[in-house]
Amino acid sequence: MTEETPMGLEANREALYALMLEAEREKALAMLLDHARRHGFQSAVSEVLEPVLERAGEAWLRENLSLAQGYVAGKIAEDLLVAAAEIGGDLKLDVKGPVVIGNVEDDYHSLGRKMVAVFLRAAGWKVIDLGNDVAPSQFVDAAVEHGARVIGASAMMLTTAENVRHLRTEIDARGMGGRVQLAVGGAVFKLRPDLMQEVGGDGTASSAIQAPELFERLWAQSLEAEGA
Ligand code: B12
Repeated sequence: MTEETPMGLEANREALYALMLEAEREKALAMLLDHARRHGFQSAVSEVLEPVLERAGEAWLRENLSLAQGYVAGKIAEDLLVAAAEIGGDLKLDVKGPVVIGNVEDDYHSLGRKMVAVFLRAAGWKVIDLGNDVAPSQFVDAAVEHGARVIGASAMMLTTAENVRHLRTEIDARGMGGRVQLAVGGAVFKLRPDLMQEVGGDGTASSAIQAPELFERLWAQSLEAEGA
């Protein structure tokens, strides 16, 4: 496998970012696959895709990225994961975790949660996605069954965000607080920053692009809590 020069890598990242902004999904995938053919999928993800997603995440925080562009970024990451799974190769999938995610009880806003799953998987996390309308006991049962240290609960509305309290209660009632960390997110948490603490979350992120960083932090907190 030939070495990529730093200049070549930088040019690839610039090109991918531009394709992302222009919603050129097929061209972006072709570019990443070309890189993967020459340098491996691991390099395509860690040296090209991830830095571009980080840049997109920063742009998102500064509100320089639209929802549509964020969505395209997620789709490009998903396309690469699908291609890597089909073609095989050196990509290290499912090397972190597992983690459990789902929309809380009565919440059917699946789009945000699906994007969170894609970005976590692209960062190497094994994700158990329980879907919509997940009861507190289902979340915790799945965490126990799979040995997950982080549960990610998505809630889009104020009414359904209130259901996160029941999930907090369930985790604590089973004596799993600290070992199982509770990540929360969704539109309403962006509108009301205090809500995360009010409903008993351990952390939140305002977009799927920031979710891998949050899950890393919460996973480390879980290990610390267990060691303490
Ligand atoms: C699309 C949509 C729907 C679709 C959902 C389709 C689907 N399959 O997802 C449909 C039509 C089904 C729907 C239904 C309803 N909706 Co609606 N919906 C929306 C809308 C327009 C966009 C939501 C969305 O998909 N955003 C795009 C995604 C990518 O962004 P996101 O959800 O914020 O997720 C990102 C982050 O928040 C974060 N994130 C998300 N989850 C998590 C989890 C973790 C752990 C982390 C770390 C991060 C994270 O990452 C994501 C990606 O970056 C919003 C308006 C808005 N501006 O949000 C209203 C909105 C959420 N809906 C609303 C309402 C009221 C309803 C209904 C009650 C309408 C009705 N009368 O029937 C129903 C309720 C359904 C239910 N019980 O869940 C209200 C909620 C009001 C409130 N604040 O309480 C909103 C805000 C609209 C409004 N202004 O009134 N809705």
